[in-house]
Parts: sequence; structure tokens; C-alpha cells
Amino acid sequence: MEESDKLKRVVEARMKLKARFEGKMSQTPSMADNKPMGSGRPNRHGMPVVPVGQVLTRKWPVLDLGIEPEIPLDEWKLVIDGAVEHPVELSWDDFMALPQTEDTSDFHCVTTWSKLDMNWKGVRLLDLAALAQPKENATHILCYGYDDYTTNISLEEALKPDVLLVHTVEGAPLPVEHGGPVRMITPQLYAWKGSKWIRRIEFLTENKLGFWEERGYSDTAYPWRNDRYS
Ligand SMILES: Nc1nc2c(c(=O)[nH]1)N[C@H]1C(S)=C(S)[C@@H](COP(=O)(O)O)O[C@H]1N2
Ligand SMILES: [Mo]
Repeated sequence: MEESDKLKRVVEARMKLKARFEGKMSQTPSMADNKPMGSGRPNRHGMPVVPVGQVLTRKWPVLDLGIEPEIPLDEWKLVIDGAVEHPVELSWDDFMALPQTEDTSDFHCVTTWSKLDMNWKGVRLLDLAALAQPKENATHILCYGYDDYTTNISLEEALKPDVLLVHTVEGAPLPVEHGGPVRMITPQLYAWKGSKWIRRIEFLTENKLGFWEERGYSDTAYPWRNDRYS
């Protein structure tokens, strides 16, 4: 009884959130630009598959702050707090028990490489947000890594259906050097917007810059606008 009430509440929250941000989402540059910059066939959002200034790679380079934290699964947790009705702290088992989403998407790094068609498995940020229920005045999130990295993103970007907290890539556990056990991915923004080794998602009522954003990287990070630095 209690379980099904909770499920009902989460489903309702998800629908409400989706409705609340759908309009803004469809107007974001990675979905709506009528003169996007780039080359190649259209991707699934109608943007040229290779954004301006990017070069395709088959390898997957590693970029981090020089620290690669190793978090045993029985110590791993994810906190969702800030401007939310129900702050949550998830253990590994809690996280894996949430609805799982599989998706294939592209990865665009600001250092000019792009890797296409990466297959991911994980939990939608939208589904995590439905659990925590952002307050009406929430506008952004700030994500924190176990390495003290932070990065900020607006809710109309963060709640897109391809924004996932992934634990699996190409059918295998996400390697530590790429942010395992769990990282975020943001296929419609430059990849620095996805925190590796993610440990906390704070909902904000006003924007707050993250690590690279404070150091001159773009706040918005739109690949098809060459929006790299601010
Ligand atoms: N926690 C954390 N997340 C991070 C970073 C980092 O240093 N720490 N680097 C960012 C940058 S600049 C990029 S380009 C991507 C790189 O991901 P990769 O190393 O898996 O290619 O992760 C992003 N997420
Ligand atoms: Mo980067």
C-alpha cells in the first residue's frame, strides 16, 4: 500500500516535471537552433552529427583533475538535496533498483574530440529528480564529484531524457578512469557538464558556477554554437 502510494507520487512528480520543462527544453539550442554549426548527417535532434570544431575519435581519452577516486560499492552513495521537497540519499542497491534506461548517444569534449554512438546504461536524472521533487523555484543543479569537482547545469538541460547517471558503457561496468562506478552524461552539451564519480546533486534556486565555469569555461556549453569559453 505504502509502496504503491510512493510509486504513484513519483510517477506524478515525473509527469509534472516533464510538463513544467518541456517547452523550455524544446527551445534549447541543441534542439532548436535553425542554423546550428557543424557537419555531417543530422543527429537525432536534427543537429549536424559533428559539432563545429570537433574531430571524431575512436579512442576515449581521459580528462580529470589528476585524482581518480576509488569508491567501493558498499561505501558509494548519492545525495540529492538543496531546493527539493524530499532530499534523498541512495545506496548502490537503492540506485540499481531505480528504473534503468539504456541509450546510445554522442560525447563531445571541449578539447575538440567527439566520440559517437556510445551505448550507456543508467538512471535518468529526470527519474532521480522525480524522487526528490525539485521545489517550484528550482532552476539549476550543481553536481559534485568524489574528487571535489563541481559543474552546474540548468534544469531544462539536466532533465532531458538523454541525461543519465551511467554505471555501464558498451555492456561493461564504467571504468574508474571514466568516472565509475557512476558518472553523469550530457550528450547535448560539452562533456565537462557531466561529473565523473558523482556523489551529490544539489538543486539550486539560482545559478552557481562549477569548477571549470568559474575558470572561464562557458556557463551554457552548447556544442553547435562553439560555446566553449565565456
Ligand atoms: N568529477 C569529475 N568529473 C569530470 C571531470 C573531472 O575532472 N572530475 N572532467 C570533466 C571533463 S573536462 C571532461 S572533458 C569529461 C571527460 O570524461 P572522460 O575522462 O571520461 O573522457 O569529464 C568531465 N567530468
Ligand atoms: Mo574537458
